[in-house]
Amino acid sequence: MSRLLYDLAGADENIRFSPFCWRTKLALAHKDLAFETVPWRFTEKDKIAFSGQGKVPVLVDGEKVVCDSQVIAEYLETTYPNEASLFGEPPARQLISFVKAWTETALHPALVQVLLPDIHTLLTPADQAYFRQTREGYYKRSLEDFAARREDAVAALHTTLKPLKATLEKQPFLAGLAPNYADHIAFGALKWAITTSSTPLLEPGGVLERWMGAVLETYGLA
Ligand SMILES: N[C@@H](CCC(=O)N[C@@H](CS)C(=O)NCC(=O)O)C(=O)O
Repeated sequence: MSRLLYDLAGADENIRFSPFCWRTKLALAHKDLAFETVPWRFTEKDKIAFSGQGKVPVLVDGEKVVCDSQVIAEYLETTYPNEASLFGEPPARQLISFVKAWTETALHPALVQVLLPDIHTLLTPADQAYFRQTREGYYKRSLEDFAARREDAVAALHTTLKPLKATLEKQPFLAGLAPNYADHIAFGALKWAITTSSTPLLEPGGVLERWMGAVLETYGLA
């Protein structure tokens, strides 16, 4: 297999929870490109040192090494132009920038408030120490403090999700009748959430759960 994706994993290597890696996995599936994932932990910086940076996703496509989910998406779009477009035609492409900005500035921060302590429990001991140190340093709050305020954080998350739900109540996918990279971005965030949350966050059989199932089904991943 000449196409490898370094993919964030928990102590159990089947737990794959990075929102950015999920974007890339769906983008590869959208382009109908076969790949294998390499489970990677936060503290295994040496394993991806060849990429010149310390975060995943990292895609190795034959001789080519590409990192950062957005750069990977652009790379796939230009390298594999004959496969289905990830971004569609303008103005759809520009609207995806809005979905990315909303996901990263509203949805991800709302999810962080809920998920940080839950993620910590899923990691290897070495990653737990790293995760606590980096996240508590960044947010200037302890993981225990996040856990204590979880109920309020879940309520705030449901408010944040309203525009996504309202849109998907009216159309099957963010991109319309079939998913594109806008769906991949929002899906990645919710996949991160449902993979790591200690409590169910989505209404069973609700619009978001149905949409996530439909995205996976589109790519034969369900
Ligand atoms: N802008 C990057 C963000 C990638 C990123 O933050 N990845 C996280 C996993 S979700 C990571 O590898 N973090 C390593 C660390 O915290 O040391 C992208 O879009 O790919």
